[in-house]
Amino acid sequence: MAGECELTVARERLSEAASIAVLTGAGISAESGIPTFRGAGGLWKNYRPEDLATPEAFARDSRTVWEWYLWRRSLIDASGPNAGHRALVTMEQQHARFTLITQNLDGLHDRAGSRRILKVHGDIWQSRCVACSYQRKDRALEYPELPPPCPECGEPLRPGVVWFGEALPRIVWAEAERAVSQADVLLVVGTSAQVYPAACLIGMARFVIEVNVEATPVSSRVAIALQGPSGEILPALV
Ligand code: BJW
Ligand code: ZN
Repeated sequence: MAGECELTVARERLSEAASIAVLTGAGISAESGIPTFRGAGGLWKNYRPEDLATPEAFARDSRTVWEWYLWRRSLIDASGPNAGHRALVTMEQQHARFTLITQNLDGLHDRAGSRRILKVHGDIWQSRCVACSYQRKDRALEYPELPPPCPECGEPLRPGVVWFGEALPRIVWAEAERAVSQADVLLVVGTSAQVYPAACLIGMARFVIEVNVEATPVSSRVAIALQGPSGEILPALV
């Protein structure tokens, strides 16, 4: 667990910062009962990413891919934000220049009350057509048929998320890069920093504080690495 001294330095640095960016990953939702991807109990222990999180997997077997996302929607629906998500809401209220960038699809930052969220890997509560420009907010936990058909053109709808090999949403990504390069501090929470280009944001920042239960590939390079669960560390920082 992070020491009191490191926590104090991190708290001071954050309170003095005129501008803060935060990058979150699956670890911030772990204490809400949402499985992470990598590490103990991670989704990729039981599923192969290339079978579920690629456009090729969807083209091959859209039914299985949809079943996996509907299962994850039901887990998320039954959970809720934790103390880590809520601490970031407080941090946003305390700082006029604050940008929350998340790799998470789960919508728990929205449910906690964060106002401005850049979702670089999309949103599990969105669906869009593979063929036309149709998209919608989608709270469904099941559909009469899989894949659900587009109401405009009849082609399959897909989850509104970013799979491996796909480009990140262009404007959202540009805003994330700008926020990180202009921020006095980047707080990196609960990400293994192994997925690109999101992990590149860490290298663009002036001063990085990391919060994670484990060491990551960036831990030795950041200014302050706080080891421990985000549901305990983040409330101690605000
Ligand atoms: C806690 C905790 C607690 C636990 N408290 N902490 C450069 C080099 C190598 C490869 C590439 C590269 N550039 C691109 C690539 C390829 C690829 C990639 O990155 N591959 C690597 C894996 C090798 N990237 C892509 O394909 C990206 N697209 C792209 O580059 O497109 C190029 C292009 C340009 C123009 C046109 C066309 C194409 C897209 C990446 C999309 C990633 N999508 C996923 C799935 C989304 C859908 C879904 O969820 O189903 O996003 S993958 C998955 O990983 C998900 C996550 O957002 C992402 C990051 O994972 P995250 O959040 O870090 O979670 P974990 O599980 O890895 O880590 C959890 C952490 O929490 C751990 O560290 C724990 O210790 C910690 N933790 N409990 C605090 N209580
Ligand atoms: Zn359509």
